[in-house]
Amino acid sequence: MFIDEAQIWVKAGDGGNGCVSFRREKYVPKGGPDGGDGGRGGDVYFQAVENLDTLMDFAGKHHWQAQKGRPGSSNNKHGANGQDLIINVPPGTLIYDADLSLFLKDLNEVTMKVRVCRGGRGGKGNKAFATPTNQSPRHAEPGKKGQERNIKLELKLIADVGLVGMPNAGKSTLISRCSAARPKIAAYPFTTTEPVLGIVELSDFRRFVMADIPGLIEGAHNGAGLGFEFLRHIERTRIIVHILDIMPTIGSDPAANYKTIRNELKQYSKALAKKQEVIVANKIDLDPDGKIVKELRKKLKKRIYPVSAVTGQGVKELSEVLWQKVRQSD
Ligand SMILES: Nc1nc2c(ncn2[C@@H]2O[C@H](COP(=O)(O)OP(=O)(O)OP(=O)(O)O)[C@@H](O)[C@H]2O)c(=O)[nH]1
Ligand SMILES: [Mg+2]
Repeated sequence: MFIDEAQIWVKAGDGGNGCVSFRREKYVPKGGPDGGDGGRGGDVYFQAVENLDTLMDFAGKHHWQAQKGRPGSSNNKHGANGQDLIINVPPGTLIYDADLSLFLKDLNEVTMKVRVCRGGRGGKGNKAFATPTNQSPRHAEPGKKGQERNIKLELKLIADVGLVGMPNAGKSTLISRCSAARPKIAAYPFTTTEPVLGIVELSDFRRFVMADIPGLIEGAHNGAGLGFEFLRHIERTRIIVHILDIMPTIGSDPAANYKTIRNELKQYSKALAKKQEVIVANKIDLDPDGKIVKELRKKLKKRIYPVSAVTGQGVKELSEVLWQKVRQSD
C-alpha cells in the first residue's frame, strides 16, 4: 500500500538539571557554591529532503525524541545542550498538530524546515542562587520539560502528470501501458480506490511521474463517489491528463462527460482548474473509422490526443507530448 499519511509522537529534549555543589580546594575551607547550569534540551524539526518520496519510515516508528540536556556539574560546568532532532520527510509533506487539528506547515520544497517542539531550558545551578544573605544555597533548579506533540503528516504525491476522468475511462489501463505500475483494472467503476504512481520512461533516460487516481463523477465535490478527496494528490502536478472514454458503457456523451469533470475540478480549486490540460480520447480501437473522435473534436473545439490504452495505439506519441510539456513547464 502506498502510505501517504502518518501520525507520530514527537518530544523535544528536557533541560538538564542545575547542580548543587560547593568548591572544595586546599586552603579554601569554605568555598562558595559552584554548581553549574543544566544544558538546554534539543528541539524537534521536520525538514524536506531529496530522495524520499513516501512516509514509509513512519509506519514502523511512532516515537521520536530529541536529546536531553546534560545536568550541570561542579566547578561551574554548564551541562551540554541536547542535540536537535531533525526528522526527514519527503518534499510535499504537510505537518499538522493532530490534537488541535491545526495546520502547521507545508514543506513543499527541499531544505524547508520547521520547528515543532522546543527543548526545555536547563535548570540553574546553585551558584545562580547565591545572594549576600544566603551565600551557600543548597538548592538548584530542575530542567524544564521539553515540549511534546502528536503530529500528523500528510504527503501530497508529487507527480508531473495526473490522470483524471470518469470511472472506467481507462486511466489505470493507460498507466499500466506506459509505466511499470500495475493497478487493478476492471470493467466496473471505482476499481481504483487509492492513488497509484508510475514512472514513464522514454528513450535517453527521459522520464516523468504519472499519477492515477480514482474516477470522478458528477457531484464529487459534494462527496459523491471516491475521487474527490484524492484530487489533492494531483493539485501539484504540472499537467493534468483528462481521459475520456469515447464509448462509455452507460451510453453517456463523451463531450458532456468532459464538461462534468471540468466542472468538478473547478469546484475543487481554481488553481487545479487552471492547470494545463491534455485531453485524451481513449478506446479508439472501438472507433475504427475515427468518427467519434472527429465529432468530439468538433464539439469541444480543443486539441485531442486519440489513444487505445488496450492496443497501445497512440500511447507512445502521447507520452512524448507529455514529456515535452513537463519539460517546458520547468
Ligand atoms: N476497448 C478498450 N477498452 C479499454 C481501453 N482502455 C481501458 N479499457 C477497458 O475499460 C475498463 C476500465 O478500465 P480501467 O483502466 O480500470 O478504468 P479506470 O479509468 O482506471 O476506472 P476506475 O479506476 O474505476 O476509475 C476495463 O475493462 C478496460 O479493459 C481501450 O483502450 N479500449
Ligand atoms: Mg482505475
